[in-house]
Amino acid sequence: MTTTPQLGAWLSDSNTAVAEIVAKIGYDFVILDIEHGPFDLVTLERFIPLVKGLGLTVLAKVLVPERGAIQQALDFGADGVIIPHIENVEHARAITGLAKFPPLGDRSAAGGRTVGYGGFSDEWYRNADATTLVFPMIEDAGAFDDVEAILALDTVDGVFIGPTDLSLRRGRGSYSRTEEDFADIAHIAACAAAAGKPWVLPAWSEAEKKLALEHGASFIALQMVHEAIVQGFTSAKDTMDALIG
Ligand code: 3PY
Ligand code: MG
Repeated sequence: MTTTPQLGAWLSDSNTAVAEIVAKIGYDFVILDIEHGPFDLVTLERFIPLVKGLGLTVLAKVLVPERGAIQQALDFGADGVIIPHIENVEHARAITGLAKFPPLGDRSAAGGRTVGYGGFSDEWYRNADATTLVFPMIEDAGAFDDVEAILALDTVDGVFIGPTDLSLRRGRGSYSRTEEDFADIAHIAACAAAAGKPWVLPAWSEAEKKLALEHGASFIALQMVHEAIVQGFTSAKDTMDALIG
């Protein structure tokens, strides 16, 4: 596990300029929110290598916890997959295995870009399994209950916390960064530390950033594109409004 966290930006669409800007600022990775954004396959196939070419690690938050969504993101070159709505350890075992090749898992073999336009070798498969990051999301109540068992799976490289869905599904309603929310996050962090595996947090507020740092998150998403735009346009208008008086 790394001690210095990797810092990330949350991209909800394939805006090239935004990717170039976050790379220039010095972010380490991006999360492509395919689950909730408007990415189509042709766009995704072009955007992933573009973003990687800027030196950013690409974590694809796939559309659904299913084979096709995972396979396409990895075949297009994503460095890892974040898999939403994992229900429990049995679900995690079946779904995360789709991102690792046999005998470890059940990922389908592809040619072309996936293998660098070269051939297949046992070494390539071993290396792909070792370097492809597979982060099931802990955002369902059953996954929270099973988090230790999920972290123990060979096909799991770490866990990604979804605080918004977790709050709804743990009976707390809208995510309001309460003590109970942060206690859930700290519990998941402790389980990840015990397993020696990374954990990831979308940390928009200062309190969440502090929490992520204090509990040793390996990857921290600092800002999401829509909020960055809201802040930028709001600040410019506030400045003008104050000048107008
Ligand atoms: C959640 O919080 O539910 C997510 O999916 C990620 O922010
Ligand atoms: Mg969610």
